[in-house]
Amino acid sequence: MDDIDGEVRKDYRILILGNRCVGKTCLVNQLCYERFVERYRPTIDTPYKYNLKFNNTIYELDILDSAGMDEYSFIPEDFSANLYDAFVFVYAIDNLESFNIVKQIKDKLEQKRGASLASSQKAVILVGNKTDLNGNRQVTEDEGKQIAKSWNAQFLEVSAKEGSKVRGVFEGTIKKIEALINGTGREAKEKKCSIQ
Ligand SMILES: Nc1nc2c(ncn2[C@@H]2O[C@H](COP(=O)(O)OP(=O)(O)O)[C@@H](O)[C@H]2O)c(=O)[nH]1
Ligand SMILES: [Mg+2]
Repeated sequence: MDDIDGEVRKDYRILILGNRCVGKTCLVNQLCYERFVERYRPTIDTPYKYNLKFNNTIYELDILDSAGMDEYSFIPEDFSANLYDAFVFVYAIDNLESFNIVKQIKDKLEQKRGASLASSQKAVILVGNKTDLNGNRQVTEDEGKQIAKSWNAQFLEVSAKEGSKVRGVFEGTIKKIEALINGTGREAKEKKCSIQ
């Protein structure tokens, strides 16, 4: 954090995870460029920088838009969760498989680390994308909410196509990071430790 001439700046690192084709790249593009691309172009891991201004603060976000994973993907050997402040897991509400895969990705990631994201004060956000395809919905909002609750994660449903709630994903991510930094989560962790 920097405070020059009364201007508060903070930088956070966010990793976007999920199955291919759920709209990860579209979400990030809506935030950064306010545009939506209909055509699907598979992406490699792509870093973005975006300054999000809210709460009288400039949040310098480093966002890594991952290539996407499936049930056969492995977490790379050199992967370090410590690099990130927040993990945004994305599925598409019209694709049940993508919902199951997001759970598998989180499990694999935690197995690899040998610790849950929640217990190490990482902000976790679950996003159900493509709400404009509500007519083809395969995952109910309640199912999303329940998993998010069990993860101690923030939950949102959005449409990267319509764009209106996309900023809310990243504002919610920042709020979750700061809630953990400000002690809400830390207190919970200390309580857990004292039981052992
Ligand atoms: N209808 C609809 N299509 C979307 C939405 N978000 C992404 N898509 C489409 O889904 C496909 C995959 O999007 P992309 O962002 O590349 O997915 P990624 O592989 O998860 O990065 C593209 O054809 C997008 O146009 C959405 O909110 N609604
Ligand atoms: Mg992509």
